[in-house]
Amino acid sequence: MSRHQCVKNSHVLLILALFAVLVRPATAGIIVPASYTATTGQGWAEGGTWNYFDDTGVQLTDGIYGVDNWTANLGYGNAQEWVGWITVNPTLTFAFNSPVTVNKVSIDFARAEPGAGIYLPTQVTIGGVAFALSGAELADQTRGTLEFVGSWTGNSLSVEITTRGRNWVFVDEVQFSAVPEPAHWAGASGLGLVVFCLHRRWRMQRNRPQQGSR
Ligand SMILES: [Ca+2]
Ligand SMILES: [Ca+2]
Repeated sequence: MSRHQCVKNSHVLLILALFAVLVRPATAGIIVPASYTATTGQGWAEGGTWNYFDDTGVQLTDGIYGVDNWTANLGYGNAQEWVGWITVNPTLTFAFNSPVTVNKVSIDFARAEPGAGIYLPTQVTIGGVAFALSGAELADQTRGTLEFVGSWTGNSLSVEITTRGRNWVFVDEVQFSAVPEPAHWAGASGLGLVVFCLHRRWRMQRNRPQQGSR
């Protein structure tokens, strides 16, 4: 590549790289499922204080979270934000509008062991890939998001949750992240070439014979 071509290409790529960075939306990488099906939440019938149903049919993907005190009434009733199971190992199957590649599944759980008997699961199986949990990933009496990293491609993705013995498992949100967008990598490689060309330009200037010295 000639010096002229290098400088010219570096200018074009610098503009493309900056554009790629600027046009990336704040939510890039997050994939919202079109719909999902889930094992029906449980409650009174299984000895719960309240019913821990999916009250709206979209509670697991609505962006609304419970708080550390799982019993809290945030305006819609005690523990309304949670979906809970105790006598079944629930399966959640998420559907996407088109084939996607998911590389991270984030599941928000509650842990409240004494009295309430809400434990983290022993295992989460995502698209056939099993993740074992110790049960101590979250501090007791808190809620928090656990991240499961892998690579799953398709129109749908299943999440199977195995309860810890005969104890409740509580989930309020499931989120999916995609691999970085191609524009991101194009931008990164463009910036790399810009750096290469600028370094080459600096080296050529440094090696140029000096004039006027006596
Ligand atoms: Ca939610
Ligand atoms: Ca609920």
